[in-house]
Amino acid sequence: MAKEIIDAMAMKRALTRMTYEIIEKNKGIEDIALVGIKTRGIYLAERIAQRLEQLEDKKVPVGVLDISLYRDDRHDLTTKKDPVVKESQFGFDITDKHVILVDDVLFTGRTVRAALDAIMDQGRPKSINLAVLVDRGHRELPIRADFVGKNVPTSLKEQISVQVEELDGQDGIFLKAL
Ligand code: 3GP
Ligand code: 5GP
Ligand code: MG
Repeated sequence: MAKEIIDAMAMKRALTRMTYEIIEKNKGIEDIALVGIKTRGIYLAERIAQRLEQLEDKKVPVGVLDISLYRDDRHDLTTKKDPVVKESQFGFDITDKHVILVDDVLFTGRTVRAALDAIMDQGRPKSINLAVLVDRGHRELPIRADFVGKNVPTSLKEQISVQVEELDGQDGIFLKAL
């Protein structure tokens, strides 16, 4: 059974608020580059980039990271397997950029750790910030998000389903019991 916890309008508002927070924190969007993590993080990064461009009238580059968990059971926190970067595609030089890493859900923090390594392999960004649509808790590393759409306390027996129009035909965030 999936319960809708954030509807399409609320999700759009959360992304808009995050966009304003990014502009405010960076005092503009000079030297900002977004990097989306695999499927849904990429769509969210593209939407934030569109909003930034509309508000500040400047192009914002969007890079892509494909990171897989290689866990037998994604919810088994005793597993020793860590996420692995499969592909990184930036198409721009990240050196001296203020990079905003974007993902749909922040959970243990291991994906973000792998993403930080992959970004720093490409050059020396001026800073890296993290934007996530949902923080579901259960961190295993000292990692936190700078921009959060919604904090959703979860149990390990629950799963968050983030739906985006581009892939799923609708926007919305659902909480499911496993
Ligand atoms: P995404 O690629 O759009 O982020 O990891 C593959 C997909 O499975 C992800 O989609 C994510 O939404 C979904 N998913 C649901 N629960 C989990 C989880 O606990 N770990 C991971 N890595 N993905 C999960
Ligand atoms: P972490 O590495 O922080 O444990 O997990 C983060 C990655 O796994 C993100 O890319 C995220 O998409 C995915 N993830 C973890 N838990 C969930 C969840 O409950 N729902 C969804 N949709 N994705 C999750
Ligand atoms: Mg994801």
